[in-house]
Amino acid sequence: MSRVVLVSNRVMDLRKAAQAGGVAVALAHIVRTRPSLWFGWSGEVKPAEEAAVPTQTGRMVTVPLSPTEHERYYLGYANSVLWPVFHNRLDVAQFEAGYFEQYIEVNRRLASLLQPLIRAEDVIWVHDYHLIPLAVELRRLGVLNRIGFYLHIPFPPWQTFIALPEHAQLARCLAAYDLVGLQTMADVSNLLDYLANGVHGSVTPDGRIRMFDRLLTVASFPIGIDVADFTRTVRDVALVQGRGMRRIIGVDRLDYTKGLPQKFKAFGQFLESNPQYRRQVVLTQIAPPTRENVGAYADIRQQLETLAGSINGCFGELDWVPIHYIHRAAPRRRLTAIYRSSRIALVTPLRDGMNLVAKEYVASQDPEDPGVLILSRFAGAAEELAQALIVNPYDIYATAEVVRAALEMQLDERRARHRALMAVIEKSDLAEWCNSFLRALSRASANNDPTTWTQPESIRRAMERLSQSVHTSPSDPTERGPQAAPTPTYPC
Ligand code: GDG
Repeated sequence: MSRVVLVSNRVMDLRKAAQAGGVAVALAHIVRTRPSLWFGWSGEVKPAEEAAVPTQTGRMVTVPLSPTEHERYYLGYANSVLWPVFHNRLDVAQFEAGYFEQYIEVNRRLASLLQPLIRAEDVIWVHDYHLIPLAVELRRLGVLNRIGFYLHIPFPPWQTFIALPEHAQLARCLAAYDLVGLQTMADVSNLLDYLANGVHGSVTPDGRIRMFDRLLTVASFPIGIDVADFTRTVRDVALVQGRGMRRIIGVDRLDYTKGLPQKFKAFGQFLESNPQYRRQVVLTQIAPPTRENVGAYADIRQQLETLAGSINGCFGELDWVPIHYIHRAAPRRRLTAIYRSSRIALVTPLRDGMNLVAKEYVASQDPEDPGVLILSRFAGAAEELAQALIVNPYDIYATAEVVRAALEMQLDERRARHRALMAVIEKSDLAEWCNSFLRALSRASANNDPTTWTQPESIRRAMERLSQSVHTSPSDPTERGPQAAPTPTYPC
């Protein structure tokens, strides 16, 4: 089995129990189960001289970032430009001068630190939007290995993507990979639309994309979970509040893409329209902090705290608080017990690559008496989990109705839905995700000459064609779905 060199923005400390973040959870699993090396940022910010040195601990090699890199690459281009654009939120993207240059420079620096560690037989698997240019930079240094890229977040509609001033450079960066993997078929379709319309990519008879004189394979590999981690869960009676009290659980990093205000409003609307359920249901929302130095994240925190306060103030009683809002990470073992003790999971992101919480919740249920998953149609998971109760999170009235339907769902239906969902989750688990991506990568690189990307003349010509076409096809970059939830009707 060849060694897999995993590269991701953040390398996780395997000893830490409570970790929030889907990418870290998945990659930690691969490191534990395969010959591998995991390379990326340590999470530390150090002066530039100290940031230049990688540290190896077992299979992990980590590199600090300098303050400028942290500000312009991590908080800047990655999380204030690419994250919102890929989630179709051009309105919060911060296109600042110097961000993109720093993004390229950090990728170049990481490539130069990684290249000496790469062996000829290694397979390189690069993860997520922080590192799109890594393969170009590795190829520049003479790395001829197979290199695959996996995007954990959604790929936006092509007209959103071309609003990125640097979209063509990013497309060129993608062309240096042998395989690009996405979460869903909808993402694949968006990327193919973009490559055809934005950079004149053409589909070859064998289904690959020809662009910038490279052949690129694009396919969906829906990420899964390690099912056994969750099926062993036991119900924690200490978490069941009083007799007859039913818990609705939400677990989301505090991110504006996760639809938390809409979720709180839908729950408030549910309490307003269904007074018979007051004092019988609580919404527990675990929302660990994330990227707090990015402005849009401070806004969402404030908005959520105000909403929780207003709904609790409006409906709460001396012996009942409707929303438990916890702005901290819960230890993983505790989390699975909370899933199992909750009658409903409310997973309502406005956009999400996959959403592992949805799968974790289902896998944690007691098959004899399972809870109900309410899932946003805008989570990648909705493509596979059709037997969940699928909602439009912007429609808070309909979501409130579905909460009521979930509470009233009979045992037979709950069991049947749970069985169908489990069948999907077991089939496309974490091991299958990893194996299918690596299998596809070994096939994709056949016939692809890794040196072709270095032909500057062909790339220059392609870029010229591209800039002409993009400049002559204006589009409305602000076009996107509605973002603001309508005002609910509950009285306060
Ligand atoms: C990105 C994409 C895609 C959350 N809070 C706590 C905690 N978590 C764990 C969950 C889950 C993971 O973090 C979150 O994964 P998600 O998939 O829900 O979301 P993102 O972090 O945004 O992940 C996403 C994913 O990458 C994988 O490709 O699905 O679409 O955005 O595992 O359990 N874990 C603990 N305490 C918490 O409070 N221990």
